[in-house]
Amino acid sequence: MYFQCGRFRLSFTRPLVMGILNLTPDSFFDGARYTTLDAARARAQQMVEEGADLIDIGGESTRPGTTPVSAAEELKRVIPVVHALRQIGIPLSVDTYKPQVMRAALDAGADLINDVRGFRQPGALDAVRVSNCGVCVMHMLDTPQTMQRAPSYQDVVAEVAGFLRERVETLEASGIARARIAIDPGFGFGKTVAHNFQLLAQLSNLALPRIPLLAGLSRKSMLGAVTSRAPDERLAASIAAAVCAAQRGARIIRAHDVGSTVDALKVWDEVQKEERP
Ligand code: PT1
Repeated sequence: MYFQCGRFRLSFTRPLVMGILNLTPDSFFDGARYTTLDAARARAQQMVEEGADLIDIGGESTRPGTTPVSAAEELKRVIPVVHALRQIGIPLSVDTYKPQVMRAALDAGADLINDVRGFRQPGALDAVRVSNCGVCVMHMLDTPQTMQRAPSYQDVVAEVAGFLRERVETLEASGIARARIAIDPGFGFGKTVAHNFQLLAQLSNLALPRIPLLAGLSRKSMLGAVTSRAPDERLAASIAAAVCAAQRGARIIRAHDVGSTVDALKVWDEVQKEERP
């Protein structure tokens, strides 16, 4: 199995780590830390040195309750950074659901579009279809503004699995090769703490043939709920969650703390390789 990401073709000899680069002043964990071009460049370089396999660039916070930013503002934050990081040596992902931002990001050299709305906005499929970029399809209930009001499912695992299956079918039908697609259950996006832990426990039930599963758990409130810790104290919890996800089939782990996550996954991988059936 491989994952086609623009200029790069990733293989999965071990779980990959996607380092988070937030260009938003209102991120729940590292807001305003990387809002200048120099700071963003330095942070990206540091993540590469710590072993990141991809970098995910975000210009709009999508966590629960945040207010949307205009496409113009998002472009102003994201595009110069994509240009600046183009030669960093690993695939550049851009976290956006706006077709206009997708197109500009791809023109600027992005390799992967990470869409928390799963390419459901009008024009989103057309924006990515014409390129050879990777696409990450995430599940989210409703919108970031409304998703945490009263998330309700009959069976969260079956419903998220069904959604991802339908989106993959739609993407393939619109001409996006299966090798370009990754799927993500969207931890924290319209789910209660219990829903999130059910999804993590049963992650292997979301798997689709030849499609890598991506898991983003880093410092999220579901981890705060069980540890009673603030986002800046959730490193150990994030590492535990990342290892749980890898054990259940996640091939890409989205994380703030690249070095620690890479170390933990190296240990998990070494154990896993020695396992006898
Ligand atoms: C994710 C993800 C993402 N998460 C992908 N992209 C965020 N593919 C942004 C909380 O409960 O999991 N996968 N882009 C960040 N979103 C959140 C959601 C951050 C919930 C925090 C919470 O604390």
